[in-house]
Amino acid sequence: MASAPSSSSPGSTGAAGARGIHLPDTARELVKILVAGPFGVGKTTLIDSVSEIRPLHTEEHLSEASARVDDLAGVRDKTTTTVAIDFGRISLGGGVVLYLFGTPGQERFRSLWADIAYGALGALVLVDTRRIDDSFDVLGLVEETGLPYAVALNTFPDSRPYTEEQLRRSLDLEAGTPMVTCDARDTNSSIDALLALVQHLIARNRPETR
Ligand SMILES: Nc1nc2c(ncn2[C@@H]2O[C@H](COP(=O)(O)OP(=O)(O)O)[C@@H](O)[C@H]2O)c(=O)[nH]1
Ligand SMILES: [Mg+2]
Repeated sequence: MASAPSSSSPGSTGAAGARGIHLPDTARELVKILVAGPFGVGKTTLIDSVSEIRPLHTEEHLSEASARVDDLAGVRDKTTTTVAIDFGRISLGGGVVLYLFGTPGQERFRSLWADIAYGALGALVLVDTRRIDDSFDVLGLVEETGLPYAVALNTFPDSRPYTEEQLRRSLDLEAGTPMVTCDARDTNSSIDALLALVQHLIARNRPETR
């Protein structure tokens, strides 16, 4: 399904507002993207906020047993957790269409990772700055898979104001890895985060950078 994005600019989005089913006639580059991150970081929210098709979610109510396994610190209101995938689609300008796969962040779903990551060209890794350590597993998986990625920092009301440098150091990011702030509840903000990733993928695919 997926192919590398062309060097055409993704430009503005076509479709976040108008929920349709059919792929636009202008679609030329179909790109599988992972939206990855720990439990409660905002993967489902981001896919909901941008998808032009009705998003597919597989959610399971948190049982008491899994509540003991899934760390609820900072996410006490949450009553469901993603056990398989979220799926959505967004058409960007320039004929680029992203297929978004929200991937489970919990270590115990690691065995699903290879299947979900198959064919993906990149990952948007969501990070909750209140619990940065929770993102290390996911970042490790993304890096093991060799996927290019961008980091989207989701700020919550009680997030501490770290500097960009502090966050880059904590996450051990390479200089070229994009890091943006994102409110997953906001469509434009979520699209901007995805565009940062797409632009990173395009830049990596330019012949002079190979
Ligand atoms: N303040 C804030 N809240 C968010 C953001 N993203 C998600 N949330 C909230 O965080 C909770 C968990 O989000 P969810 O998408 O279910 O997390 P997931 O487990 O990664 O799919 C929900 O109540 C969201 O409304 C964000 O960027 N900012
Ligand atoms: Mg979810």
